[in-house]
Amino acid sequence: MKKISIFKVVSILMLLAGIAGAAQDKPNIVWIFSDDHTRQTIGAYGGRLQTLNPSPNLDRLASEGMRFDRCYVGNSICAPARATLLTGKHSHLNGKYDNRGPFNHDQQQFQKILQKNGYQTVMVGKIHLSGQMQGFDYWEALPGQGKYYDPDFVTEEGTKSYKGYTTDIITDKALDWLENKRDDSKPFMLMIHHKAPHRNWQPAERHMSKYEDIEIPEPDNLFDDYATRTTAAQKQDMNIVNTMRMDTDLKVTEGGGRINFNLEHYAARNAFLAENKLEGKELVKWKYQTYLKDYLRCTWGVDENIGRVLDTLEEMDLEDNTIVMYSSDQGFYMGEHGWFDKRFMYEESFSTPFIARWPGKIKPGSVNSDLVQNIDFAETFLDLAGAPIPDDMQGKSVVPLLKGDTPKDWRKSLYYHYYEYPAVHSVRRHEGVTGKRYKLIRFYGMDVPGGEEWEFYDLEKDPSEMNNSYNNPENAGKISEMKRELDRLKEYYKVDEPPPQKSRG
Ligand code: SGN
Ligand code: CA
Repeated sequence: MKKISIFKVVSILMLLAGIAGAAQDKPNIVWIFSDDHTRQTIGAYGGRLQTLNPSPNLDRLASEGMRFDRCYVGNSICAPARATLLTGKHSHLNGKYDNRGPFNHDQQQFQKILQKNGYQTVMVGKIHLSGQMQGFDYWEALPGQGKYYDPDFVTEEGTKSYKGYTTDIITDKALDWLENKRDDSKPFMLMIHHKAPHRNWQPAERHMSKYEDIEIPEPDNLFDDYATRTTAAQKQDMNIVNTMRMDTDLKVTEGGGRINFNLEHYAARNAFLAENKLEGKELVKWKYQTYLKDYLRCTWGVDENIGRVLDTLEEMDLEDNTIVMYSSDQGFYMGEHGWFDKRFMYEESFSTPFIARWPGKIKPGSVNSDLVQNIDFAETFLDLAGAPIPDDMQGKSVVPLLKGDTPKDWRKSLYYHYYEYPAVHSVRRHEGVTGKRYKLIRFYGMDVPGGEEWEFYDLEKDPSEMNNSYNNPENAGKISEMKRELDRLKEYYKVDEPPPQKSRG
């Protein structure tokens, strides 16, 4: 028989005594956000890795809630995505164009508004915006990228150090707040922000040998030759063949470098490589396998900890009145196009997972394919809380979508703009527009006459974006239409001239 928890008993007694009060009227929000967790590695999204069963708890969340299949970011990189999450604005309006510049914490952010409207607001984990957070009743943030093991946390009282694996510690802190520190007369917004599975993909000790004897399926375009593509795609520095490091990324001792992991766990790799002198494609295949296994071990840790959160909500009888949402700051390449990292407007990194469960409100196992973007999250939180939504936020609440009721005038296209160049991974600046079927990308500041290079894709015919058909005369009409749409979106979103490339760094 199922055990009845002390929380359940207390909440039943409170209900009987009529003191559960206002907290029950408004939903609690649990927002779980990871770093670089891409849809290709989530079972619920299907794809070539599904047979590995890589994410049972996220799959459970999706089967009890809604999976968004067309959720995208506005600028596929960490700190800007987080600034957009908090402000509901694209980078050019919240001022956080790339990972380097400062974030103005004094600006309007959704959590400040939630707080004024009676919500307790909490954020634990990676936020990647240096400085003191505002609008949170309680927060503890990893400094910068944070560490996988024995992390430090920045708090209002200064920096504190902890022993253990970061994904576990972030969850421990969130659950400790939920169980012991919350004021249960108020609804809450609890943000649980994982560092994993960010580069360099270091798993918990207990997951070090998961997937050891398994062959991970390769993407068809692992050996992409970029034949039809612009120089931007050809000349990036984020490929497995050259950019991925044997030492810090693949944890092979040879080559030295910044080694901050336990080498004992990686001894077999060293021994294997010493015995087998891999070269060319064989070496790339080995790197691919090793990279994916370490990444999937990290996401397994995230998934396991999501399970802890779901169990605790059930245990505390909070499940029914809590919407649980999962997303990531952006997607990532798992060897598609021969790459890792993100930044480009191609589907793998432009898209981001988004799954939401809200018992009684969201139909279990539902799938939404409307165009949704990370500018929508802040307004969604405010809408859920019944709080006012400021006019200058740029997204749209997805609450009607969650209820299976997409407005007739829902957007038909999305705007994208990536700015961090020159920088690590050498991805050129670009902007673009996508509809459900066609995508147009403009790389600018390029070393070609006129400084621009364009790409055009038909996602229905070419979902892996291997065939840039910008120069195909058959597409001329569609391309002019997309260019007009790009101009319209730039006006609608009040896009400024981008900051000069050279003054940033
Ligand atoms: C680090 C990583 C890069 C990554 C950036 C930004 N290198 O510099 O590969 O693109 O962070 O990532 S590492 O070897 O130091 O891990 S982001 O998620 O913060 O945008
Ligand atoms: Ca990231």
